[in-house]
Amino acid sequence: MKTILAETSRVPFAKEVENIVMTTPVIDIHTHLYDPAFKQLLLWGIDDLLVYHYLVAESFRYLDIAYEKFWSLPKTSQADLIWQALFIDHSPISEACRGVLTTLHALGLDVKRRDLPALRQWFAGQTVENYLDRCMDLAGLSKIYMTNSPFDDLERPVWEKGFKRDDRFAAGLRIDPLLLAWPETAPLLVRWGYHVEAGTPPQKTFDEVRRFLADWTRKINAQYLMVSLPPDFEFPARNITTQLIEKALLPHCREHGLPFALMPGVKRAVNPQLRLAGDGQGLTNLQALQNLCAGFPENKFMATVLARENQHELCVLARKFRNLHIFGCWWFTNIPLLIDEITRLRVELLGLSFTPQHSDARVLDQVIYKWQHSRRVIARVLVEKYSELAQAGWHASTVEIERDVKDLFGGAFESFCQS
Ligand code: FIX
Ligand code: ZN
Repeated sequence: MKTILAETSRVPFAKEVENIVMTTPVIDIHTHLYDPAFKQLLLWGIDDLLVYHYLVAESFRYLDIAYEKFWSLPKTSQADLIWQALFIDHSPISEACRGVLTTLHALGLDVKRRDLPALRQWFAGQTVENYLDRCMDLAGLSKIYMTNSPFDDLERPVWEKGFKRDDRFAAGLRIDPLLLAWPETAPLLVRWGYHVEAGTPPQKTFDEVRRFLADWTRKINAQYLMVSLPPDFEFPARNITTQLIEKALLPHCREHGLPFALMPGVKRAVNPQLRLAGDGQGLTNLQALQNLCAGFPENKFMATVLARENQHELCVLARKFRNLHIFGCWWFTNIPLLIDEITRLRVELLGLSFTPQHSDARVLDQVIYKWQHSRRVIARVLVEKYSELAQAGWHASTVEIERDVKDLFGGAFESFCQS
C-alpha cells in the first residue's frame, strides 16, 4: 500500500484529482438527519456526538457499569463515561472515535486539550441555523436525504401539522414496520383510516396499503422508498412481507416512478441491552435481490449490503441489472479499510455507475468527518485509476474528471431516479 501511495502521489495530476474529489459538492443519499423544522429531532453537538450508538457499543468494551444503569443516566453523564473510556483512558483510534476528533478539529476546536467542558461551552454558543450551514459547508454537501417514517410517533405529527421545508433536505419514505411487522402495523393503519382490518379481502387490503403509501409519498414528497432487511430475507416466499412487496409496494413504486431501496444484512437486537447499539450483521442470500431485479424490470431498485462478503456478489448483480443502483459503505463497512476495498471493487466492475458513499449520519456534525474521511479514500482510488489509464496512453481531462466525480457524488443517483 505504501508503495502504491508513493507512486500515485507522484502522478502529475494527483493533486488535481484530489482537489476535485475534496471539493465537489455531494448529495448525501441516506442519513438519519432532519430538516431543522423537526426541532429536537435534528441532533447536533458534542454530547450527541459522544453518545452516538457506534461509540456506545465501543465504550462497553471497556465499561463495567450495568447496561440499565448506563441508560438511566442523563445524556451528559453517558457522554462523560464514553469520553473517559474512549478518549482519556485509551487513545481514540477507532474510526468512530477518530471521526469525533476530525469533526472538532475541522470546526477549529483544540482537541489536544482534552477539555470536554470547554467543548460543551463552545457548542452552547451555536445556533442550529448557522451551525447547519457550517456543517454542510465543511462537509461539502448540497443536499441531505432524510429517513422519514410515518410510524415514528415524534416525526409523524410534524408532517401532519405541516411546515415550511428547507429545500436542502429531501425525503426518503421508510417503511420497515409495514413490511417486517405487519401484525402490529395493520391496526395502526386501521386507526389512521385504511381498511386493512381482518376480514377485508386481500386485494382490498393491498389497495389500501397502496393508498397509504401514496398519501405519505405525496405528503413528504418522497424520492424513494426504503427498508432494511434481515440476512434471511427471501423473495419470493410465502409470507406477508413478500406479498406486501409484490402487491402493494412495487406497483406503488412503478406508478410513481420511485426506486425501492433495500438494505439487507442487519440482525436487529443481537444484544438488546445495548438498545440502538445492539444490532449485528450477517451474510444475505442475494438471490432475493436478483429475483426482484429480474422479475420486475419496470421497477427501479437501490441496494447497499452490510456484510463485506456480499459486496462482490452485489457488484456482479449490478452488472446484470440496469434497474439496480448500488450505493454506500453502510455502517460496519464505513471504515477506511472497507471503503477502499469496496470502492475499488465497484470501480473495477462498474466504472462510474454507482454511488460510492452515503453518510448515514445521525448527528448533524458527523457529516463533516464521514465525508472528509470518505473523500480521502475515494480520491486515493481515483488517482490510482486515472494513472492506470495514463499508463495506457489515455489522459483524462479536468472536465472529464469533474464530470466523473459529480456522477459519483450524486449525479449517477439522480439520473437513476429520473430514468
Ligand atoms: O437501518 C438503517 O438505516 C441503519 O443505518 C441504522 O438503523 C443504523 O442504526 C445506523 O445508524 C447505521 O449507521
Ligand atoms: Zn441508516
